[in-house]
Amino acid sequence: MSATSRERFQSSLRRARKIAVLTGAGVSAESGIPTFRGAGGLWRRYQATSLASPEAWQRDPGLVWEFYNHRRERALGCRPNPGHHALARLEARFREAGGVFTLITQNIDGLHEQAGARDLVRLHGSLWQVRCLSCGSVTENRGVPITPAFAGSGSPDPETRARRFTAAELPHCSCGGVQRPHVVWFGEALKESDLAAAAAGVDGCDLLLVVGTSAVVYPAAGFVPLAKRHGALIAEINVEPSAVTSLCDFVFTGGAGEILPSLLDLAPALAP
Ligand code: BV8
Ligand code: ZN
Repeated sequence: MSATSRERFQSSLRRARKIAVLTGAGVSAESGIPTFRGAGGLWRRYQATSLASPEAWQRDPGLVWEFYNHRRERALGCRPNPGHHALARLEARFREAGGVFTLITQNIDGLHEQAGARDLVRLHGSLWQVRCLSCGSVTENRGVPITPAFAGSGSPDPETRARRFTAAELPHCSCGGVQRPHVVWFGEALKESDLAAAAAGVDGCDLLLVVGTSAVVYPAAGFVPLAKRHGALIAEINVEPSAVTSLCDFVFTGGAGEILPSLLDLAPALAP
């Protein structure tokens, strides 16, 4: 990280009046949550992306719930890392200085919320919410296992003998309907209001930070070229190049938890 690019970035950050941040699984990697495209992208013999789909749910809802139950169990003990906290501090400081700050995340782990992020757009839903297939109600659910039938299930070991779950063993709504994870699966549309909030956050932003994403999933990744078209400066924080690195004005290579605390620490405070 050459001193000049760091100083150029920090003076852009000080001058910025509107900032947007797009995060992906990499921002939670140092909290112990596996990313999709790393080794963690595999569960048993399945690519995570193949289980995060309506087709997988149609085929075997019990297997999909085993996958999500495993991720909930794993995420339960995870805490925000210094990268999440640095972003939450920047948001608070920016807001105090009268700036506009939007954090757009592809993650469903809830760690940005735990770190105190306020103006958060969760493009892909939440690991901690379930949605009823009958009445559509969305409820918080932090139960691990998701139902007693899933106790001890979900091992990622490819040798694990698959078991079928009956419909009765799946989580149910008070209306009697079966509940699914309240996340956006591949092939499912994102909520219009979330897309609109993200677009509003990127529209006219001076600076877009792109943190810990391979930027291959759309429409989320599309916010990077959109910001570029609107004249924003783009800064990427990642351990390796991504699909949008070529669009970036600043590229800081390393872990988000390592880099963000000092990179975003704007003492003295932001220009009023
Ligand atoms: C839709 C929730 C249409 C579930 C997820 C063009 C336009 C529109 C759609 C498409 C399109 N092209 C293709 C599509 C279809 C598809 C898509 O994008 N496919 C890709 C694979 C090509 N998109 C969709 O299906 C979307 N829906 O478009 O619907 C529609 C419209 C109307 C009506 C009907 C349909 C829905 C996409 C959402 C899918 N759901 N998550 C769940 O989590 O279980 S996506 C999921 O994967 C994540 O949320 C995330 O978005 C993505 C993973 O990406 P990353 O977060 O980037 O993670 P990854 O592992 O890839 O990378 C980690 C990065 O971190 C790496 O770069 C690594 O280097 C870095 N890193 C690692 N450690 C660190 C680090 N960085 C910093 N510090 C570290 N320590
Ligand atoms: Zn219901």
